[in-house]
Amino acid sequence: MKQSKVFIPTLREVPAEAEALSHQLLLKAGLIKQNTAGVYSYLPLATRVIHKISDVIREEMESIDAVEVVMPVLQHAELWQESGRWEAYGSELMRLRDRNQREFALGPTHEEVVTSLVRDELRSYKQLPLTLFQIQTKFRDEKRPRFGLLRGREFIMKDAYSFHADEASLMKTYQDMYDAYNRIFKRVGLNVRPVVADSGAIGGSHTHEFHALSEIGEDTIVYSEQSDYAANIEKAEVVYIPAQGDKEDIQPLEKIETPNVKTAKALAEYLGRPLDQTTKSMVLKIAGQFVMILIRGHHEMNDVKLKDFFKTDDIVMATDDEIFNLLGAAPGSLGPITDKDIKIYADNGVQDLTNIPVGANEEGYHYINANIGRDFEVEGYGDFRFIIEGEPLADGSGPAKFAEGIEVGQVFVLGEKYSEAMKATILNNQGREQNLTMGCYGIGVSRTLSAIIEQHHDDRGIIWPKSVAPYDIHIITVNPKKEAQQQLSDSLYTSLKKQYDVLYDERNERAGVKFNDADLIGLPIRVVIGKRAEEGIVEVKRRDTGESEEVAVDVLASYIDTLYEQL
Ligand code: 9G3
Repeated sequence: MKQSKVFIPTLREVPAEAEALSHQLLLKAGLIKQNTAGVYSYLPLATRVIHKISDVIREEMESIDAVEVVMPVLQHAELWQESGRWEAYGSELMRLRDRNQREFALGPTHEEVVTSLVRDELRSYKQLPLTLFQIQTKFRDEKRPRFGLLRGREFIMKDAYSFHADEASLMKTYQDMYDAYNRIFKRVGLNVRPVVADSGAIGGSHTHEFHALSEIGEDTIVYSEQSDYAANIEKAEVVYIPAQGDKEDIQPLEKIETPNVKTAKALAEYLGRPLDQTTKSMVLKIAGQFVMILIRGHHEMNDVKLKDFFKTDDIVMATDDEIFNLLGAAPGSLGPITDKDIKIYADNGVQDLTNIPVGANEEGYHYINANIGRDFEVEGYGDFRFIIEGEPLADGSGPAKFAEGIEVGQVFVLGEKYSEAMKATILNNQGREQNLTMGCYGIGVSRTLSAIIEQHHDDRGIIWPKSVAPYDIHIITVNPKKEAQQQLSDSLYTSLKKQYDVLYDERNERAGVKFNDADLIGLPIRVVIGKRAEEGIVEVKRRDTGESEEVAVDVLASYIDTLYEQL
């Protein structure tokens, strides 16, 4: 393609709003244009990359018998009311009304749609297993869209759904998808780690996430250097090791004045006591019940672990008003010593503490020397906190290591969650009616594009892996006004484009501009036609290593074939 015809609005300056490097490069190299917050146009180069990533996904999906469909983006509210999710999802679900005022959602995912699609068609176990996938635009009204395509409000996802008569069949497809994901990410040049993403439910994990390692990643991955253990930090189990050594003698409970002491840190300083010898009290509403959670002052509460422990997603922080009405004090003076009707749960680490300073549930007052069993009861202990780097890992393989990751894929065992809610049943091999068993599997296609840039760039621009590069070869004419250069360029373009995708920069721009743009755009191989055109000599340059070689045009094609294989 002649570059003067392709729409590639490269920029000289880095746009101020772009914090992530991939976001900067997407804008500078003219791959995307923002339409509004979190909503982008994919320009020609990005469009070609999206197609190449999608084609790799299609090949690998077909290799495991997944078949492609296109489901509606417009999803009527009744479907989501059937699954019970219409109320569950708040403002993140983009909603609209049609001309008759009927309510719809713009699809953030397609469990409801795909289950309603198959429940009318699948009647017998003989038709199973069935795996459908699509590659399509999704809508999620992110509160803080940022980092370009990494967190958009409209994005491209491959989402697949599998249907089974039993768990064994589901686990086979789950494994096939897991393996296909590893092949896909390898083929598109992404260094990805599969990560356990649920609490390792009995019988192995039923959710894995695939993370592209990158410091811009919003997820923290906890991993082992001695085993293949890797978990999202939300799920990384904390091994409770009871504190060794002798404990302090139990002291009598005492109420003291603590003016303006509102945090564990301030309390520790006020009392001259180490932060890890204090506790924080949080009041949560768990499935409508108020509960107080105690954790040690130097730990952070992990709400995903609370959801696992209390087996509900319905967990929110109590509001200040609710807290005041319940305990008669505001956050900052809260503690477990109360005659009010509230259950106290504590992180495992709290068991190690004696003579604990705690809020007195009275503005400006704390107790010191509170002791479990004497001054307050703990209903139950659990793992309610985030693991800290260096702490021992649950698999005993060594200390926890942290890395940042961009979640580019996830595979889920859904079980009967949607088929139950939406009455998607089949006759099993005993002629009995039963719910379908389901799995679902996603890849963030537009997010993968950004992650590839995060992992493949230098200070001059993008370095596309050849498998997804928008074009294979960049032909640059240094000075199109020179007859020899013009002619040689045209003939090389005509011959090379028979075998490769070629971007031909024949623009009337200064050479420096062309070379800067070529570095930004980052095609794998560059052929420069310059002064030595009369001698039939051109320069071939690799974008990844920067190595270049002067090559005679009569051996150019075979030189490029060999070079391309080596990339
Ligand atoms: C919503 C909104 C946002 C959501 C969801 C629903 C995430 C939602 C989870 C999934 C699970 C899998 C199939 C492909 C792979 C991921 N964000 N999820 O269900 F209404 Cl607003 O999407 N779905």
